[in-house]
Amino acid sequence: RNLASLNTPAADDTVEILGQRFPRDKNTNVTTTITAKTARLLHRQPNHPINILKRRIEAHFKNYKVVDSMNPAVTTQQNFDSLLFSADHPGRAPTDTYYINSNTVLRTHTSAHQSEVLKTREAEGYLLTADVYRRDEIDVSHYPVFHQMEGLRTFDRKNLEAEAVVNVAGTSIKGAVLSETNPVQLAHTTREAELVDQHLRHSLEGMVRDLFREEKDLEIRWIEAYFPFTSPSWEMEVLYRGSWLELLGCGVIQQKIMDDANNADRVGWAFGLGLERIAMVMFDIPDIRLFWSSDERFLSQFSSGQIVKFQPFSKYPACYKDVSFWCNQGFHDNDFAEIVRDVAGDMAEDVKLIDKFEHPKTKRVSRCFRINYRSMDRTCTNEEVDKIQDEVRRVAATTLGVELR
Ligand code: FA5
Ligand code: MG
Repeated sequence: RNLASLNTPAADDTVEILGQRFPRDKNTNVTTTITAKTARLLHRQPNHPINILKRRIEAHFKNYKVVDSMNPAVTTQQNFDSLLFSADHPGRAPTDTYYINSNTVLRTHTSAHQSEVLKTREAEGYLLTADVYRRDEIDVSHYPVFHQMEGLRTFDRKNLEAEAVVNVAGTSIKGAVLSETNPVQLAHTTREAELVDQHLRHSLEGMVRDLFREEKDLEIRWIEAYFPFTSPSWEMEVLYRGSWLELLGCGVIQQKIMDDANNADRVGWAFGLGLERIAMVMFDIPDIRLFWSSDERFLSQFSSGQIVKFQPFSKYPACYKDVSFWCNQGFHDNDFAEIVRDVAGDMAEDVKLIDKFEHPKTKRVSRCFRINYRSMDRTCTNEEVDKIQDEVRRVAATTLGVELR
């Protein structure tokens, strides 16, 4: 099967990203629906909620160098190897990652640029914002493109006590950093790890309390995490309207990454946060597709450049359609989601697996998906939705080799 051929003339054997051409190969799975998003640059569009939030965080970390125009096409070396992902790490799977070809991907996270930014040695701190791409499910909080901000901070290893020491009294940082499941690196002393770790979490708590300054007594908690490129590692969650919301991942940068980036004399921390996650709660934006809207009823609400609550315009009617089929071995739900994205675009609000069963004799597996079609800016006719649904069925049958029921 070749998802890449969905809407591209067969004669074209290249993928174009921002004017640059890459040869296709057997691992290409990116579609033009996705590559078209690389030109949007929402994080640099004045008075777009993503841009407003980005500038707020940049204003908080005022001495950090701002980087926001890195190319989204990166090598697998940048996205994975330079960050010490093992050869068989699940993050590399083509079910989760958009491959331009075997050696090139659309970055799945801003960490892909850590090494090259550190190599410049231009500043002690960096804030790097970019669009990132992941093959994923479809619902109001998932979109194949979203925005991350990477924060990086390094310190002179010989002067760490003076440069990194902070007072953690009154924060949510409790106890020692050392734990069996969240270890200090062999390359670091416990004291070094503790200083960098506390500086990291102290900085992030300060930033988040500044962002959410309207929320009195914002509750923050730190969950031990694992990333191949940091240790110890954490995820930060905030209690927002009764539920815990994951805002970011972070940790002490693996010293091998520092060494490889000509920073052997330094130690540092990194964080990566999702801008949509935060923007959805701060601006009250109920559906992640809205960020991509060019409807003035959306955009004009943010012309002040301030954090204001979004006033939803009326919801248009939903239209549910089911599709069932027998699947081949190796079928992945994300492959079906990709077809829906490609055929229906932003008309698809939600795709849910509603039924799955195995035939007792043949052992074949049947799946039934329910697609919710709803435009954000108009009412769709039944004929229009029927046509899209027929096309989804046809493309699923021809490119995934499933047997429609
Ligand atoms: C990462 O991407 C790491 N690169 C973060 C990091 C950087 C760790 C530096 C350590 C040091 P993760 O996949 O958890 O981790 O994503 C980080 C953040 O991006 C999440 O906390 C969340 O806020 C946001 N995010 C992740 N997936 C999505 C998604 N599908 N939609 C919206 N936001 C998302
Ligand atoms: Mg995570």
